[in-house]
Amino acid sequence: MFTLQLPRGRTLSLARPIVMGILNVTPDSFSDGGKFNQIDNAVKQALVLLDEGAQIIDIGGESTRPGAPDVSLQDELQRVIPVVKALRALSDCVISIDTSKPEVMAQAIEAGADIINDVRALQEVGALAVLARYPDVPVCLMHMKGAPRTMQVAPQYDNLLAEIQAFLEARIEACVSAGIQRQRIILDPGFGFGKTLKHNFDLLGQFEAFEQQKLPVLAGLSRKSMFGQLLSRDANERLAASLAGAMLCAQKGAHIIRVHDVKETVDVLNVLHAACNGVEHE
Ligand code: 9MG
Repeated sequence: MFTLQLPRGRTLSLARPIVMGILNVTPDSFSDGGKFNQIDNAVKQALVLLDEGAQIIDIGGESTRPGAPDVSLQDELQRVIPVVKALRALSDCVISIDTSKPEVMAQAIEAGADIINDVRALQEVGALAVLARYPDVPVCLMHMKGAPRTMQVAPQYDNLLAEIQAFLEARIEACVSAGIQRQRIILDPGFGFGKTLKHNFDLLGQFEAFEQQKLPVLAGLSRKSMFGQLLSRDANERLAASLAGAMLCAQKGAHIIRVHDVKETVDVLNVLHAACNGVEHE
């Protein structure tokens, strides 16, 4: 059973799977792009996600969908930092920041963010050093093969699971060598990041393999193209598939489920919890 230490003496229990609500503040995000790109709207949406049962709000200013253009440091700071500040002024909720840029990490933490979610697993120059300066900030290390712009161009693996595990182990070691304690780390196999349809479903089928590291595991499948490809569904028609994926990952040991559709996912997790642990009232 895991408990994450957070800034200002707070903690986050992972005794049962929890939901991380996605708040994209990019003009181009793949499934909700353009709707929440102003500060007020973004904060309102964060409050809705919290009300629906999200225990973490993941704020991102860089779209990582396949083929997405790079975002400048200045643009990312301008998109993300005012939202972190405004949300922190209204709520003591757990704020995660989805970034790979060390300067965004540092400014977001100073503005009140609690967790760093890095799809590049702290590989950008200076990222390890920033995290080492903030000993009470957990970090999610995600596996990605390649870079967002090109990662879906014929990705290949000799052994999918072994390669993802080896990458994550190497990144854990890099963190520990840089002074980032192991107990601050969350792992994520990175559905959709440099993986074919077959890779993604092989990963989903074997998700329990990530329990082996004895660290919290995050699963992000919400509305992803693996469901679109499998079922021929547009991004706004992937709710049922995303819920099925969330349920499977939770059953197979995921601690944090990163989703757009918080209310529905919380319902699914509550049903799973009741089935596994019983209910308190008749
Ligand atoms: C930012 N982002 C988009 N997809 C993601 C995923 O699957 N995991 C994590 N940790 N972050 C993601």
